[in-house]
Amino acid sequence: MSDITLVIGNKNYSSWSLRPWVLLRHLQLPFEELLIPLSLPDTHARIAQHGPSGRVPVLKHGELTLWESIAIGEYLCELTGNGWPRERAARAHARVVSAEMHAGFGALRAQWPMNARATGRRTPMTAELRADIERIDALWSDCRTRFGANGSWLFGDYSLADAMYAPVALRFRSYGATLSAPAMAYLETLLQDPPLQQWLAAAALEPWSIAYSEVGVAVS
Ligand SMILES: N[C@@H](CCC(=O)N[C@@H](CS)C(=O)NCC(=O)O)C(=O)O
Repeated sequence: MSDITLVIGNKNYSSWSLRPWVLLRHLQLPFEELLIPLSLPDTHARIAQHGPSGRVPVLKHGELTLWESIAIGEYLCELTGNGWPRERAARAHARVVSAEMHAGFGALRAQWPMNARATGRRTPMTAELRADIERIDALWSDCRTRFGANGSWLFGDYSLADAMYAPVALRFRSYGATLSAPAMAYLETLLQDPPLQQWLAAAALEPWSIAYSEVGVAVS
């Protein structure tokens, strides 16, 4: 039994939960998973038993209780000595783009909610959504060009930055983002990632549906 527990929400909908989950898998840290379905009458009370913010993910390690996905990611990198680029400038840039994801892209998050099971959906394109998609395309392409030569991830080897953008890949897949060739290649890397595929397989089996996250019309 592991002394690390990750409290998460639905795998189909909880984008913030996916980030530390996929990072834990890449760092090869054994952990227990506790899934609390979101948007049910007892959700808030159940989450409150584990962390003070009323939100998931929550990471418990011994006496420590951590929340906020990016802080959990930082802790896991520190614990293992892996998960950030070794070179200082690359590491600084990886922190920048991870923080940008954690703090930003509000239009993308609101208009294209993560819905892992959904494919072939379309929503109206807004200026704000287009700007977020274009910014992420530029950011991914820039990281791949400047730092990614030694592998297929943003900074070559897998890092917390890749975990931060994993839910974006699912959104792009669900709603059909138009991307440049370098960004499209990186999107494929994210989507083919074996831990992400395992998350998707589990999401497909979940019985819950959350109406406000079911957006878009199906296209053939
Ligand atoms: N800034 C937080 C955001 C966490 C968050 O919003 N989590 C959502 C699920 S993805 C949540 O717990 N919602 C509570 C609820 O729906 O009751 C983080 O980075 O961890």
